[in-house]
Amino acid sequence: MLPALSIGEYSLVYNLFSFTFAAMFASFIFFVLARPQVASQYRSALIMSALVVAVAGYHYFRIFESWSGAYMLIDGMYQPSGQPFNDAYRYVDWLLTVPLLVAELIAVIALPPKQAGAFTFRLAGAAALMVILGYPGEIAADNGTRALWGFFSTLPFLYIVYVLFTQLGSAIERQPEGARVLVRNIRLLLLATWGFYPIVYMIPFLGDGAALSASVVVAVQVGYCIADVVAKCGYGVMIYAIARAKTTDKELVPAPAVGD
Ligand SMILES: *C/C=C(C)/C=C/C=C(C)/C=C/C1=C(C)CCCC1(C)C
Repeated sequence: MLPALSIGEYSLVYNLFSFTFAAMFASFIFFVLARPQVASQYRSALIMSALVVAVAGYHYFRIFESWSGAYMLIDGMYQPSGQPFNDAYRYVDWLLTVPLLVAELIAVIALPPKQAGAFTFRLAGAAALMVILGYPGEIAADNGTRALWGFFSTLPFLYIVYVLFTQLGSAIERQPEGARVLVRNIRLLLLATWGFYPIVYMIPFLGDGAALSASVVVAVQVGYCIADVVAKCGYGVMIYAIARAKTTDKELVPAPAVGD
């Protein structure tokens, strides 16, 4: 059951959903228009960026509607209307966008196709598993269940970090010097933005055990909105910057390996 919210609390979430929707929409236009500015081998990375923000934009629109429907203004307070607030939109969104975000990273590095396929498969699979395992905890009413599924979900998350920083690391070392720095940075940005999600997920642990106080509900929605803008729009722009740098600076393009 949702808690009653003050006008300020309700509006903060309402306005942030609206802002996030706008950010996704604007990013979509940017990624579509920016495509011709990068060499053909990096265009798939920009197409994936555009898909990510399109899928997320649609879901934010639905989340926004669900939020408006879940509350009614009565005597200066927003009271639950009885219609549930649908948290599943967020997780369905992640299920589609999170594998695409790792695929973007692999695409912009431009590894040999066989290696790229293997990395994408492993990372996207683990990312999907992480989201699926997190969901039962997100909707749980008690913090014990939340902790348990959060723990299961952290295992594929750690696997992703492991693959990115060990196995992918050695593939990156074979990139030209300038490109290596860019790719290391984007990998750190991915880790930093993704690391924000489990922190938001843990906010209810700060509450009094009843998972859904007003401040907890507001903080979780605000946290996920900010994380989504940085991890999808900001990250996409950084992918674009790498693709652009690799397009204009020939030094950054790996020499084709013998036998490729
Ligand atoms: C655009 C959406 C993105 C990048 C979502 C990323 C989500 C995560 C990295 C979520 C991770 C979680 C854990 C590692 C444990 C607790 C449950 C999750 C699902 C919040």
